[in-house]
Amino acid sequence: MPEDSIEQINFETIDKTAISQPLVKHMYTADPSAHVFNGKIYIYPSHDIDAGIPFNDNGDHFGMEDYHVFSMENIESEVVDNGLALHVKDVKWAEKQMWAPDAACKNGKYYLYFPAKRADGIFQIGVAISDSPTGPFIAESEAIKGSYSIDPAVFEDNDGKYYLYFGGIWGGQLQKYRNNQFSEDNEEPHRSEPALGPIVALLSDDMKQFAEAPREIKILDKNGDVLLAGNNEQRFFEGPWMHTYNGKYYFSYSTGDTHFICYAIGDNPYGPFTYQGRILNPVIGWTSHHSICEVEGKWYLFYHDSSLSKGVTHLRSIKVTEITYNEDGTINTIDPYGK
Ligand code: FUB
Repeated sequence: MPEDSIEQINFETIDKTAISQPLVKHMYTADPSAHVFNGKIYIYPSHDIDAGIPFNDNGDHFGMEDYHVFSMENIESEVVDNGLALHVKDVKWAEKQMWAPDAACKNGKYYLYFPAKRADGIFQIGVAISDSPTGPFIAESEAIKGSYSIDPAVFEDNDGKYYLYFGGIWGGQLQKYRNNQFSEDNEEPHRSEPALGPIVALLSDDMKQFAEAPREIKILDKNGDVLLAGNNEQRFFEGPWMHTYNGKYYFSYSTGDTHFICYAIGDNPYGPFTYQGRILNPVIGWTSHHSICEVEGKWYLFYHDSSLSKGVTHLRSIKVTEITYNEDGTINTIDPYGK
């Protein structure tokens, strides 16, 4: 439900028909990346604030400064705010805009991956490390070498390798890159050209760097053709996520300006992935951002909307709902406010 239709929303009705309620109400939270570590659910969201920055197409009004990690004993239980996990003032290379993070656990250590803008206004991705899933995290003094754009999502494959997916166009700056090189002259491709793909890189054994040059992922239609930039109901915009189900790799993402969470299926972490359909229809607020997590044999979609703030796009709240698969492996589309 994009911002331009907010005036017509009756929030009382929406609250009644919504399929889920905010998990956190004492602060605004968004972009939830959920994982089960040691049998407990941990959610790594953005911490939305009103930074008093006017709205623009670059998303400068998303002026977030820090992260809190939330935990749950099980999917029904109370959501615990574990306090400040990392603040931008403690990240040497970053100046502002701590956008959507994610986390991984390896050999008893926890790695928080986060995007932020450097002083020159360019996004990079950093990593911060802790002995606890809830932090506090200590940031590395430099961003990950060769990283760019936003929305890191870390995926552990069943062979023990970890991959970092990232990227987002428009305010996320992905359109400024080709073959990992920045140029101010680069823009989104013409609508008749292939859309820009999300990016993936294998992580090094110490989880602090890329072990290879980042690669662009291809998302194909059912005929095997790459999705075009003009296909903005299906093409990748931001918010990548990877999970596996029945031996297949499910790459899911937001379509941004058309506000869907969609998915595509492939046979390995690099793709190509074939577009399948929508997981989540538009929510209240411009952005849509999700993660998918298996908890005790059921699958859940963690997502956000702006219903608690009555439609303020940069003041969002994280939510969770179950997702279901059909026998052929497709996912049933969720309507966030009921039919
Ligand atoms: O939270 C800031 C940005 O909004 C995220 O990085 C995008 O995915 C969108 O949710």
